[in-house]
Amino acid sequence: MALDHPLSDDQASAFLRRMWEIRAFEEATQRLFTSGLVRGSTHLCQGQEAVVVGACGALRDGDSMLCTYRGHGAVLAMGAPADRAFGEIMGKADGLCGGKGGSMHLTDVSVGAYGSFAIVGAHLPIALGTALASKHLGDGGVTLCFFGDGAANIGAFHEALNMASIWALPVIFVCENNLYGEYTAKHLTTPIDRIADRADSYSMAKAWIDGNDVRVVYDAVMAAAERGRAGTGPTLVEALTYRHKGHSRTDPGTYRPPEEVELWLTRDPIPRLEDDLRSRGVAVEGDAVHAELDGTARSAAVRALVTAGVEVRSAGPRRRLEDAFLQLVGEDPTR
Ligand SMILES: Cc1ncc(C[n+]2csc(CCOP(=O)(O)OP(=O)(O)O)c2C)c(N)n1
Ligand SMILES: [Mg+2]
Repeated sequence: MALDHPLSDDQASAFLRRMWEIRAFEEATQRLFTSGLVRGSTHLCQGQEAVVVGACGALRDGDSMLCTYRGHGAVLAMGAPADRAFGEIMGKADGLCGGKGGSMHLTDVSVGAYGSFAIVGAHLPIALGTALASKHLGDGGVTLCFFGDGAANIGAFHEALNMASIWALPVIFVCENNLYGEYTAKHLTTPIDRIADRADSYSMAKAWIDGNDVRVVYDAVMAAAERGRAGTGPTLVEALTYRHKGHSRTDPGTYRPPEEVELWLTRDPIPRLEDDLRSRGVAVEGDAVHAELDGTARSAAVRALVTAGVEVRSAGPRRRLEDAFLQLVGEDPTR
């Protein structure tokens, strides 16, 4: 879809559908883990969908995106197929990374998703690499790099911002400030109120925005992308948001005050966009269908897609350990 600015009703409706898809995808993912069908852990972005959908929605073909272990939404927002993402989570040979990465490492280079990284902050310098390539190639590409509020206290964050600024790289650093790093509130670890203000130290453009409003996110990242494409350099965007669930699969999130959780549930980005569309006279797809998934994933079509994705990939072959080793050393196991 061509990029509209400001966001058209058609594109906003497409964003809503993508947000439903991500919410439903993660409901299904959570079920896979809690029912023991998949081992290990998973980190859901439920509640944060507007950040990834609005930001990735402002990219063009050929742009790059890197994200964290909380990356299902970002990778799906780039257009990775949901069924192969399920396959990856289930360790299937036809998963996005041949079943070797799992939930924390979803990657699909074909859509510009250059990786989900589990070492906090480690991918910020890597994002400089794709941005440097775009700059050298002169292809007008930009790199979008998501990270959490906790990552803003990692050394690599500061090194990456410094170098990106000095080299005027086309990077958009998007901090998904969900107020917690694992089980610790941001104010206990970070001595400044606005992480976006750290851009000042690096003479970098900044934006401090409502991350639960997909229009606001889209506008901010669109402006940052224009700066990057024009050769003006990077931008630090801080998007305020909240994760609905705990940090990871086993975390009930009880360290959060109940009234805080309640407040942020009222700011859920999905009903917000639905209400916004209705107030503009735009029909919301599936309004006639009663919500079954988490009270918000209203579209029957989206639910069907997610269910089909799980079923298709459940039946597929598991990745073979020996293939994983062959692929690591660059051999194609199918030959
Ligand atoms: C370098 C490093 N230190 C510690 C960890 C353990 N760890 C995993 S997630 C996390 C919290 C990160 O918080 P934030 O950056 O706010 O991201 P969020 O999980 O809130 O999306 C920590 C400390 C890690 N993975 N990597
Ligand atoms: Mg956080």
